[in-house]
Amino acid sequence: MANTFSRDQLFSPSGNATVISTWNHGLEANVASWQILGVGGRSIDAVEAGVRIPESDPENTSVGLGGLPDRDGHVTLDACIMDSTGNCGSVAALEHIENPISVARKVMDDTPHVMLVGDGALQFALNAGFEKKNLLTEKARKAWVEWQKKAEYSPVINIENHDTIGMLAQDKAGNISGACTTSGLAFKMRGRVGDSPIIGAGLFVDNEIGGATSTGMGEAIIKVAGSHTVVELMRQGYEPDIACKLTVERIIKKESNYKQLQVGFIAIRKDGAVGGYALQKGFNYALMTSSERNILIDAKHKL
Ligand code: SD4
Repeated sequence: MANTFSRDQLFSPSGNATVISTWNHGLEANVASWQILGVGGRSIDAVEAGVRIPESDPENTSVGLGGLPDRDGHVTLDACIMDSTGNCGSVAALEHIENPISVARKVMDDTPHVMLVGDGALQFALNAGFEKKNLLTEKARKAWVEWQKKAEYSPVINIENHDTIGMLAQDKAGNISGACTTSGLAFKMRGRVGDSPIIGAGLFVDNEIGGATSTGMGEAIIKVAGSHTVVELMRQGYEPDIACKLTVERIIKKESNYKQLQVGFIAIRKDGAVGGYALQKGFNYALMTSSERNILIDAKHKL
């Protein structure tokens, strides 16, 4: 369903806008979202526009077009989006569509459902007019051929300094939305779905409190309902970076092999405060506000 905002909410002249997003590809994504936030547009439109940039970048091997395939050579994409009213939409294991975030947005806006997966999600996207494309670039295909020589199934931490993109934005009216999109674990099992399209795991927004999104080993994040946990900790009064840290610590308690994993969270609170925290060194996030330029912040980390 469409959102219901009053005109005053949409075009509040006094408020400040803020956007944060994961990894260094967040810098470019923030700029795209700012074209909407900067002129008083809605955070839900800003996050969708922002994450479409890395989705459409063929050089980016962790999101959208050019994403690394599953172990059988299929590029399968996961994405979700959530607005300030609690509306949300999601697609998982979606193939052949360059911008899964926009399909997730359509699931949110045009269906009574939250989540569509696999062939059903593809059919929905094609019916909605999305173009069917080959998403496996030559670069990704070569990496897959190389991987097959050993076919080791061991995830590598922070391999290219970018991964899933999660984005959280607060518009000038003060409303928070989020988006998260990924090609998931490289060379994953066919049908594997991570945290990124799962509301509460990869992304959660409660406009009274704030929002959170995640990157890293999805299985570990799902087990603690990671992004929801971050928001609930902020509800209890923790600062955004401390809420992210406490959630990472819950993961550490549950995962005996935590030294081999990376997980990272970013969060925004209703007053515009932001934070982030990761298990391992190397995680960063991009911040852009009404007063700040677009900067990359190295997240604090446990190890
Ligand atoms: C996932 N969190 O699918 C996502 C991205 C990822 O290594 O795989 N990162 O688990």
